[in-house]
Amino acid sequence: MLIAITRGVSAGIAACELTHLDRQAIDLERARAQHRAYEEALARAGCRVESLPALDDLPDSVFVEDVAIVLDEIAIVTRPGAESRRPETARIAPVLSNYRRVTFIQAPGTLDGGDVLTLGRRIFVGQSGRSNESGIEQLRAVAWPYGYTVTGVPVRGCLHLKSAVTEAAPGVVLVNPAWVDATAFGDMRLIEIDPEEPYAANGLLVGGRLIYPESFPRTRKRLEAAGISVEPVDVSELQKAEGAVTCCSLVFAGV
Ligand code: CIR
Repeated sequence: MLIAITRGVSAGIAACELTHLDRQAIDLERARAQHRAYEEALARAGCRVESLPALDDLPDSVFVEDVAIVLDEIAIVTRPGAESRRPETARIAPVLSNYRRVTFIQAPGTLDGGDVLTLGRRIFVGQSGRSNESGIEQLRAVAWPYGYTVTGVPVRGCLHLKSAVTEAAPGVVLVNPAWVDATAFGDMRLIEIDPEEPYAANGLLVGGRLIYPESFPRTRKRLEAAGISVEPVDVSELQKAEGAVTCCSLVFAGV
């Protein structure tokens, strides 16, 4: 059984952090409807969805991926790079403690879950504006006893590593080579996004399905040509907050 933890869209999302995008009005009701449809896609992919209540004083709290990394053996609550997001961590830790032993990234470390791409026993971490060397080193110290390697990967021009690369199917990664050097994933089959869709590298592989934004038809064609069918979702309002599909859930094996 897969568990997917999600959190409702904050009434304060208009005040979200933005790094690479200009602020646009976000239609809260539409964002919430899209988020519910996303949760339904997770359920269809086989997840038991634990949908946490919205936190209206924490604008970015729908993006639960950033506040924790859940391995089979342990959960790591992060210390997000954006200070406004740090209070989100205290709201996720008790939830995760129902499933895993929980550890915490400590200052001066910063780490966003959006920078953490786990491929089997290999963990890649974006060296981004959000995750620093101390955060990466602390993750390494927690994960290596369980047999994981942790490798820092430079990213440029985007928020997180998973803005630039995600797993699209077993053994296959979807990558934007303008934002990350794909040689780090050299033993995987690489599919490049269509250059006209720079944000298209973020898909969520869950239960053998690729949950994927419907706003990237050109890259979707490339995926389908490679034999990967997608489960399209409309996340246009969440994209205005610089979010995508991985960032709205924490998916892990239940016990
Ligand atoms: C932020 O800047 O932190 C949010 N507005 C967006 C976070 C998106 N997270 C993700 O892709 N993992």
